[in-house]
Amino acid sequence: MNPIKSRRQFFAGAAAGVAGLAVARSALAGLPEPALQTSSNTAAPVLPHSGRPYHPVVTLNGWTLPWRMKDGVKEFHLVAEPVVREVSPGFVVNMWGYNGQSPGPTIEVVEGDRVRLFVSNQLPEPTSVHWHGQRLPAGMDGVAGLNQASIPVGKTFVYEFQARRPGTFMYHPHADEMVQMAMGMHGFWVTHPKTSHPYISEVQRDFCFLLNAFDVEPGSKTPRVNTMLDFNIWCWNSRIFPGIDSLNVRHNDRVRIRIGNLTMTNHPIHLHGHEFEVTGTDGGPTPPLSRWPEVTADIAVGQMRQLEFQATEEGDWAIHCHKSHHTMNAMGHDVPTMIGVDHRGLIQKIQQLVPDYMMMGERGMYDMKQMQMPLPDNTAPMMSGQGQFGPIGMGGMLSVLKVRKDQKPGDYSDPGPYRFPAGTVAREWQGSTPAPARAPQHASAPAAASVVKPRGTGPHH
Ligand SMILES: [Cu+2]
Repeated sequence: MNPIKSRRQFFAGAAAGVAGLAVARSALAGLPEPALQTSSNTAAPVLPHSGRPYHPVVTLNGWTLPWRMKDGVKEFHLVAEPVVREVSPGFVVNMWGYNGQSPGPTIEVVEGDRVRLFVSNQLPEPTSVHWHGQRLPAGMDGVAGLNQASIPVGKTFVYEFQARRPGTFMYHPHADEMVQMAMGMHGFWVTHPKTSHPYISEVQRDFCFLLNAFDVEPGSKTPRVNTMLDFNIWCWNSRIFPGIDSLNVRHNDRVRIRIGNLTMTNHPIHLHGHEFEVTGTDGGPTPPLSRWPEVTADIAVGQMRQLEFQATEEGDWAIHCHKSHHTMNAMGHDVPTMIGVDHRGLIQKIQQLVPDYMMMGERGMYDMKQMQMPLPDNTAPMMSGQGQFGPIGMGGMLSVLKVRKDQKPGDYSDPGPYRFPAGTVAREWQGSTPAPARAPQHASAPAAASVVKPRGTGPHH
């Protein structure tokens, strides 16, 4: 091997591993150079280089947009453009997004900051950006036609306002939004408090992600944009399990998870092993006396929620949407239910006529995750996560909270599978299994015969 070439490759790899960012040359003099993200991995948190300090968030399978300080104003540059997003390993989708990815980068500022956002439109149609949840001058609210002219193709608009209240926000277009949101245009925004706030606790881990969904025909690469409800790719930050990174925390950390919903339906997000409280909504932090413990929070369309808890339980804990269809990928909804149907021999007969024919398993869907089903190229596997005990029968909106004693403060890297202490895992029972007691049945009077139908009254069917 050419040593110079391998050395160059080494440095290229090292740079990508450390920063994960490539800064594109800007032809637009006077604007901050737009940062571009080429990876769909979770980027390390970005500590502020200027302005007031804060504890940064970590965006699941995402990143935070760098800014520059100019005359006391934080300047950001978003580029609306077509992107190719890896939704799970080996499965890519043509989307529209910002700065190389869908969702766009997370914007982090501090309460009271003056913020200037340049938005360049490299889409094939006009767009705009609405700063969802912010208090700002009406002319900065981003509804094309109502608050501003839409941003023409090839043009750059500038938005400027003060981040007036701390909290969890989103951004997305308000111009042809059915198409642009269906194509993946949205991003997260976090405004940190400028001083200690009675309703905002200090946390050791602060995660954020958006709930989004796509309708991608198996074997194709571009979402159908007219779908209203029947989506088949249920994502967190345009990723599906097993492509969603785990949430890695240190034992006893206080953890905040910020979630925003930009799909067409609500998502009950369920955390295993811990109770949390909703410490913030779209409208800001909730007063502590208004909070109650729960393990599932329903997040309606357009809402944001902050879930907070103390990670007191070591282990690997699922966190997922509790709508079971949202933890499946690329399911055909027209598959007949075959549970309880004995079709032994039938498949072979059909396969003589239709060689690729497959049927839903008659003992549930479990068979299917072990079958090596031939799928069209570039299709999301229906369920393909692998756990230390075997296949995980879920996909879509699922991740794992990993709580470890030896996770270092500030270290967000994946500690690998949990090492269960001996004797703490559910196991096969080795003793005898007596038949369960049953209620006695009357031998001479079978249940069906004891039903007396009323005669001569009511309508006849
Ligand atoms: Cu859901």
